[in-house]
Amino acid sequence: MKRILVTGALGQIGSELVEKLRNLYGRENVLSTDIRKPEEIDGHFEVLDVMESKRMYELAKQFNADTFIHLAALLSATAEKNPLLAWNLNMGGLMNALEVSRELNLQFFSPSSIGAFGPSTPKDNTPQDTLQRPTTMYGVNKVAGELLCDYYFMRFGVDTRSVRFPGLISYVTPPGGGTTDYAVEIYYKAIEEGQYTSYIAEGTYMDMMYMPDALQAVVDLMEADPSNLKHRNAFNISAMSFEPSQIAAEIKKHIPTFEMTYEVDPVRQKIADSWPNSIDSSAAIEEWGFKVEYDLEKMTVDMLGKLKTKLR
Ligand code: AKB
Repeated sequence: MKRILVTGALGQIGSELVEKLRNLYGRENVLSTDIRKPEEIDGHFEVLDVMESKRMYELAKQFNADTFIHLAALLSATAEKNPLLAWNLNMGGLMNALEVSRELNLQFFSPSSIGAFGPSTPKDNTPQDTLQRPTTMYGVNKVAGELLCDYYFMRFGVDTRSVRFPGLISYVTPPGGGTTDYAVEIYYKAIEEGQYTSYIAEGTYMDMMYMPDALQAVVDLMEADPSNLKHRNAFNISAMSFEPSQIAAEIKKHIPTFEMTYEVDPVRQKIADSWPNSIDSSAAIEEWGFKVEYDLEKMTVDMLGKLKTKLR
């Protein structure tokens, strides 16, 4: 039976991943940690600042963890506003988590991102192995993180695994400080106000994925037979690629009065312009059977249905 420690557990991915892991592996076998306390504590929870390596080590040891899922990080737009903090937190937290995993021999997962690519990367059907010269602090952190995870695997035998997540869309916990967040906000605004002002320009394609597919990908990769993995850090995975007017058109099918206008944010637009239009997930499909259930149409039906109930 697994014993899993999760950092950043109250964030967009963590809040849903912890529930999924508890359902799969037993509620008592997942320790959720975050820098802040949740309003209601349900299951094992500890406050943990990922910069505090000693406490991280002690919590993992006391819990008898065999798996470390490290999610605590600043996203792209926030990192661009505060690059020094991003370097310290994203790299310092990752380094601490890798060290604890090495010392206690834990299986390790920490996500990379489409942000690990840059303007010189091939934009369409971006290959698994290609040029990675990102021009954002977040991207620099992600490439360095991928290399560091590979290093810990090759040098110390730590079982590090990872995916390059695209923008993740969910009705449960909103993302914070990302470039792809518009694709979540648009659903909330469509229901609450019947209109949305997009900070990303028309024609800007980015990869996206609905949260249930992202969570399943983490579980499938962590369960994969290691002998099948030629790559580790990190696998391209994507479910769909669209630009703002396409998601707006999909919403309009269900809310005919919905209108979208544009007020482009130069910082986030520049980040989006430096990322691929669409990435190639074939290595993940071949090596560990990556699959998705949701495309834009199916995701939109589910998002609007769930949000209508939530926001009522
Ligand atoms: C962001 O926009 O920063 C994230 C990501 C794609 O890594 N959602």
